Amino acid sequence: TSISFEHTTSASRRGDIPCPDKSPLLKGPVGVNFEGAEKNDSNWPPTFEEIAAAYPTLENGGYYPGPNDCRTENTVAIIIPFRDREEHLRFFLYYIHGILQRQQARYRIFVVEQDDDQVFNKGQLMNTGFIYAHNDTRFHPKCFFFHDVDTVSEDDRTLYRCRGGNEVLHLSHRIDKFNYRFCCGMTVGGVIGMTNEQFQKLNGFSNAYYGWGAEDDDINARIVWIGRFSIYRPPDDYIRFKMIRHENDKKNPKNNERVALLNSWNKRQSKDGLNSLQSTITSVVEYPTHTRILVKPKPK
Ligand code: UDH
Repeated sequence: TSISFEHTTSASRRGDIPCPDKSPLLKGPVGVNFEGAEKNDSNWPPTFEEIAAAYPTLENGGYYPGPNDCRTENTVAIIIPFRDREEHLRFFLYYIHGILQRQQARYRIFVVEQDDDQVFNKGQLMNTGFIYAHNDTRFHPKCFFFHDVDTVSEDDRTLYRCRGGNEVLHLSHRIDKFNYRFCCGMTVGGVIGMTNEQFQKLNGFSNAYYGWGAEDDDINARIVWIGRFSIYRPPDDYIRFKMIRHENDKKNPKNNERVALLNSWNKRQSKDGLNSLQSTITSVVEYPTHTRILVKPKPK
């Protein structure tokens, strides 16, 4: 008897023909609508069950193995720092799965949730999510998007596809909050795409920022001065992101040390990041719509 070890699902789904450079499934404007929630409409955003039902080809953990009829090289891990934003996450998942599937990506959604009541540490969550996603056994993502949960693309032509080489991709440079203008000393916050090689060269995010502010400016400095990368912001008019309005997070107060930390970013960079991460993963749950990684950052 011969035993075949071939993984039939993924093999047949991938197809033999490479996917076209421009997906024929793109629709353009997505019609992002957060309004129901603002009016306390209990049917909106959809529940996790409804989102799973809307995307029946998802595999466990919010993994999409790519389109049936062509083979895609665009392997994407979406990494979302998270705590106490359940409603935002439902909006986010509802839209992002449609966008990425129409872009013919092969992807998985990782929600990295801080599993304690201490001050939020976005950098440690990002680094933990990166390492976990990088070791994924189902697919080996080449491209990593670090993505705020409250920021949603309004057009599926805005491609979640890393630039690679010398260019880091900052996608969310036009958001409704700032009238879709690049402004106000904005650095690389919101949605940023890097290859595995690029992120490792930077030593990831700093782990040192507890609370709100400046961790984005820190990675911006790493991108420019350590990576010597340029930051590519696609110029197309359709690039637009909508942010969900919300109150300040109680457990993410403004970090009073943020300016001092940022001023000394260069001294810490080589020993503060992926190579010094001391967070603990307390559990990993694979939901139909996403993988939830529960993390305790290193206490301050
Ligand atoms: N996040 C959470 N929970 C929190 C805090 C942050 O999930 O309690 C995540 C979430 O993905 C969010 C991202 O981290 O989109 C960035 O959070 P942020 O607070 O830096 O940015 P945001 O634009 O809020 O969401 C701006 C509010 C300004 C607060 C001013 C300080 N008091």
